[in-house]
Amino acid sequence: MLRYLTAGESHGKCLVAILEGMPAGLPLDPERIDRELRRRQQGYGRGGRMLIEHDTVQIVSGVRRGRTMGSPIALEIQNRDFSIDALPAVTRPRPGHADLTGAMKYDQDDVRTILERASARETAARVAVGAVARLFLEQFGIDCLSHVIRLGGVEAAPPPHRLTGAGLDALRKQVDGTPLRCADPKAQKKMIALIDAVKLAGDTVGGTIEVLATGIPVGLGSHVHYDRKLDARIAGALMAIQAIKAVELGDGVRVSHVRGSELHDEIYYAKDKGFYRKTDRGGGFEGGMTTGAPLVFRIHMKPLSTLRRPLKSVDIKTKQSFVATVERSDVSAVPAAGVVAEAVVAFELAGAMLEKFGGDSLGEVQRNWRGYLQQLRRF
Ligand code: EPS
Repeated sequence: MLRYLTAGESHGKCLVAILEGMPAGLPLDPERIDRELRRRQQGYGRGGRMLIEHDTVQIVSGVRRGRTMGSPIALEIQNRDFSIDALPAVTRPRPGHADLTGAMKYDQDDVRTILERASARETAARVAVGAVARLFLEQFGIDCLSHVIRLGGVEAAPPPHRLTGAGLDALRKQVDGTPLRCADPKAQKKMIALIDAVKLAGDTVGGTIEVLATGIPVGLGSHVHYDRKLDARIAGALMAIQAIKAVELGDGVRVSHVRGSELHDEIYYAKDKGFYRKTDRGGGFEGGMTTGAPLVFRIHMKPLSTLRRPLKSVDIKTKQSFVATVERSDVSAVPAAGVVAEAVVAFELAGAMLEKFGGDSLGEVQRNWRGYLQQLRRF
């Protein structure tokens, strides 16, 4: 079983993660983890903290001479803004953040005890874990990518969903290095203007991200039991990203608006490619199992709850109403949430691959995988 834990506070010494269950023999280049950490720090609309931090990983254990050893992999990311003990107490909870509920639940007079861990800074550790999962998936030709399809009220033109690996590469070229990881340059311009306007107003704005994965074999996950349905596991992992309020698979909420005849992906057969579908409205799943089609998830992010524009709240010490004034915040972290989403999808897929093709070395897992692909040819 592949599992991980993260620890660390936003302004603590560092963030750490322990990844357990990765087989031995996987080449692990720390630069590939750093690349993902850098991607998470980017995106138009981010705040001052990202100018301070230059996230890089220290691989503390589990790797020898560039390859995994089969033992737990411990990863560490230093916080440059290590100021947790010097920072003043916070008694003014932000609406929408974990502040008030967390302080009540953990019996704390200082909201900082809560917000330090609730902060989305923790996602750097998840991205580091996801980067290792990605390197594992690469060995099986599996790849994933995210791009922004809506920001506030601005929508990008929808991309084609019948993606192959090559299609994903083309989309990557379109979105990598753009300010908002958006494939529609016209919409992106409007999104940037919106972020500028929202920033001026001291406000924040959310958005929608599409997360895609290709190269997935038929039959990851299972229909036989609720907690083995991989679509549900991935959806749960996506919902667990800070500020994500809704997750869609394939056609998502549209399924309740249309008739069955307009929705289901019809099945075809050709001698050279076996069974196939011409559409991918199911998002790559049937019965909680992967169909072999690309996975298509969409996640909806709320506007961040740290905003300069006053929102009404009550001081937990004085019980007096106040209007919040906050200095440092992201106006939007939507593209960064997409990079985090890629990481959590990669982790869930790596876990599902290991469940199905399990082994203690990369070679053993690959042998099991090849044997299964051989078996599939019978169909
Ligand atoms: C973040 C670091 C934080 C915020 C943001 C994400 O830095 P600081 O709180 O020091 O400004 O920029 O956190 C939140 C959005 C949040 O709600 O806490 C990061 O590394 O991603």
